[in-house]
Amino acid sequence: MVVVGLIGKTNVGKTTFFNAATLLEAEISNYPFTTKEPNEGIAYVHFRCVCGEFKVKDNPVNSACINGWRFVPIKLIDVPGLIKDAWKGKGLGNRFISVAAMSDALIHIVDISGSIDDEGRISKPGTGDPVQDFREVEREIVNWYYQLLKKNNRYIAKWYRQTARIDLSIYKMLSGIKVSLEDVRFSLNETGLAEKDFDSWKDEDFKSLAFYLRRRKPTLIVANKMDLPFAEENLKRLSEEYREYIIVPCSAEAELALRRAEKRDLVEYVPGEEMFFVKDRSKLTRKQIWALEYVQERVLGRYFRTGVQQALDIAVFKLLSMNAVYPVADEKKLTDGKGRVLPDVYLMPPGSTLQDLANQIHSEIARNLVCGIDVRLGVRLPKNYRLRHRDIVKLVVALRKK
Ligand SMILES: Nc1nc2c(ncn2[C@@H]2O[C@H](COP(=O)(O)OP(=O)(O)OP(=O)(O)O)[C@@H](O)[C@H]2O)c(=O)[nH]1
Ligand SMILES: [Mg+2]
Repeated sequence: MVVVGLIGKTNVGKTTFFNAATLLEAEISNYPFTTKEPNEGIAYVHFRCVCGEFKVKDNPVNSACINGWRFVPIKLIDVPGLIKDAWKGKGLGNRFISVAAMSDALIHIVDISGSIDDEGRISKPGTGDPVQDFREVEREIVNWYYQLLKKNNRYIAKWYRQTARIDLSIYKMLSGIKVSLEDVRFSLNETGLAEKDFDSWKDEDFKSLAFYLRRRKPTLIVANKMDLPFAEENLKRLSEEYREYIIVPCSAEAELALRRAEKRDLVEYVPGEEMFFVKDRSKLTRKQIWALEYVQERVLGRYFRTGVQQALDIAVFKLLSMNAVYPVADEKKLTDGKGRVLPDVYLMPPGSTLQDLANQIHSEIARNLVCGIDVRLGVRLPKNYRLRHRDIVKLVVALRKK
């Protein structure tokens, strides 16, 4: 399953984002360092389901279809907030950078209203500086990679002596934390260290390698608390400073309010949509009316969305370029073996083939795969066909001899 990690300073709204996305009741409060263990939950990414195109009523099994939108599960991890010098073991951060490093993509959340002071406490909007917060957390992560390389310096040197291959030696040390050989090679080339004898590496060399390794982890910025004052100005500054990032304006609290209201049947709301409808205004308390009006006025009215669903979708479909693929058994009826229409969707990394899809579904299917059929075009697809987003494919399997 695709894993997305939420990182950021304390009190920026990571747990609120996590709760909204998973609707789990994790602890929320405005004391610094509320979250002491990483939370894991299931969130969903969504895209236009093909049921509309084929005008069929589907029977989703491993995913959900709401108003023609297909929601596919991913794993979301909420880690405790990082503070400065976390990599030295201060605060709670250190232990969790490694958890974050294991994610496929990271969502770095900042409090764009600047309502967190230096100690991580909630204060008046405009007090803190989200640009600096972002920079500090990023520096922590780079430092963590740097420490890791330095600490394992001797192992790398030993493997390097044995193999004379610096890329493989570093990869061997980092492969446990989702760093690929390609990441290592890219970083070595960018820093010019590919050509440098490992025994003569200086501190700066380890630092610049750490910097590039960090850059290789797909990351987007969520500018949270857009409903508060100072958010607009800070967002502008952050966007100018960090042009190389996708930044999603967000109000996690607004999304949480909408999803909770939806769960209680007070409103109609599909995550990611630009509006909600109050079902029966007479059933709402004064406080609920106020909260929904606040969401409409401060969030949807200005930015169209709360940003939570959008951030997840961007992480999975844009940063990771995942392709959602529907396998079916019957290419005419679009059903599986049990007659269910478009039951499953698989998120496949870019470059995945039909064979990779078969491997994910079942070892038996993987072993006996002959070819595939593209349902839209009706043509045969070879096993090494590279899957595309929203492909519907029939996997043709050789019958086993009895
Ligand atoms: N106005 C506003 N407040 C928010 C928003 N999102 C979160 N908050 C508030 O910010 C405070 C901190 O939120 P949390 O979700 O606990 O923050 P966190 O990043 O998980 O904090 P740690 O677990 O300590 O790292 C809470 O009081 C939330 O209600 C938002 O979009 N708008
Ligand atoms: Mg938290």
